[in-house]
Amino acid sequence: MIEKITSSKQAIELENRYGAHNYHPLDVVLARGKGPFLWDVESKKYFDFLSAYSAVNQGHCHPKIIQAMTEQAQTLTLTSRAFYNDKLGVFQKYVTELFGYDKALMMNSGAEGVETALKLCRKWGYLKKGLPENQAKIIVCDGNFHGRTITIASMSTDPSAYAGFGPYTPGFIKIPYNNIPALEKALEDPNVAGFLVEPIQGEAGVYVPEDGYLKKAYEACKAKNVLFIADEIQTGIARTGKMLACDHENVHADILILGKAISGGAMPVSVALANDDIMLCIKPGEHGSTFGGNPLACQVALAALEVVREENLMEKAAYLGEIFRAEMKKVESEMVSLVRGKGLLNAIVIQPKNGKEAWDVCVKMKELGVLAKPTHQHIIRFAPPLVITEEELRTAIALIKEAILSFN
Ligand code: IF1
Repeated sequence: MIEKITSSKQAIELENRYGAHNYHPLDVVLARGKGPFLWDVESKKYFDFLSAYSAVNQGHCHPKIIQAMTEQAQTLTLTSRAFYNDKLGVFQKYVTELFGYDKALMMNSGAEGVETALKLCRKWGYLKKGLPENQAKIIVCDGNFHGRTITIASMSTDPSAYAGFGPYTPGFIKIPYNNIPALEKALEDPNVAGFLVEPIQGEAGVYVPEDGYLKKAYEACKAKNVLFIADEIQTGIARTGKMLACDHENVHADILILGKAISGGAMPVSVALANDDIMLCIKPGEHGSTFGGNPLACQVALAALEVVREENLMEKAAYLGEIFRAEMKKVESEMVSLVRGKGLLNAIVIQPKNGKEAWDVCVKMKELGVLAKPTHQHIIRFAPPLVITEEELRTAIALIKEAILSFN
């Protein structure tokens, strides 16, 4: 029997009863979205300050993206890569020209994009760098989050991501983030093929490295003929005030990984970008996926990238981000111990008060009509869709302040 949902309580009970318990959501059941807003089953309206972890930068159900999606869905959705389709090349040309690479490899989830980059990097290490068979190493950072496959879990330093999922994929060197001497030391290993890094660590709590870190890291990699691989799945597509977070330091990664907002959150699309020297190391039959590069994904991603350009979302994120951080720094509460971020990817660190933690602040914000989620118990991430207007942002800021001050 197909249930008809008439209340949030009923929907929550269904998920808990029939769904795996791999998440602990806030008690809100969303049924509709438009721009920066979401509505629950009871039609209560909220500001979305998560944007599906920065996947919905263009706002919920953006008309241009949904139009592209609908038209293509009625024409052709999937053919597999056993045949050519008339949309893939068009998108690949667009995306490579936009980001300045020779070639693009399309997948679906972000994790698949990361796996693609890891495979490209290892293959390049053997074919081009001349590393001995099965000896390639890739440097990753403490506190990283790159997805949830077994190999990516193997790179994690967070027990909840890796514990109990061994045996682990070998070939990774873990070093502290935002630490150039540690990187230089790890790069002394002659079998290193790549360095995989998030320009800002999202899951770690929107941890912004020092100015110049990415540039210095890139140069250290170049000095050792090591690929600099940027995971911009969360930081890319205008979120931090530039198209890519690496653009803040004029770093052009050897392999760039994009996901999430490349489709505006309409469907899973990820892309790995690289020049021929790297990309052509993978030959027919060595990598791919049934859905990767499907015409529906191509048309949706094309529209989603056009929206970023047409609506100046980079400038908006930069400008609105300054307002957000300035306003949050003014909040007169000892619970706000730190405000950090770039563009509209921000976090506040909550100092617990009378046993009240970041989770309680999020519950209070939800009551007042703002949705955000804590990460690591004491950090709240704030990442509204970039289409939010200044007036809407200021309204939301007032609600966030009210929530925090309610614990005074
Ligand atoms: C979940 C976090 C965010 C990512 C980076 C790759 C991926 C992600 C930099 C994998 C995914 C998500 C996944 C989501 C929670 C979320 C998250 F809190 F876990 F860390 F955004 F901050 N690289 N991040 O941030 O992409 O395979 O999921 O498409 O529920 O696991 P994916």
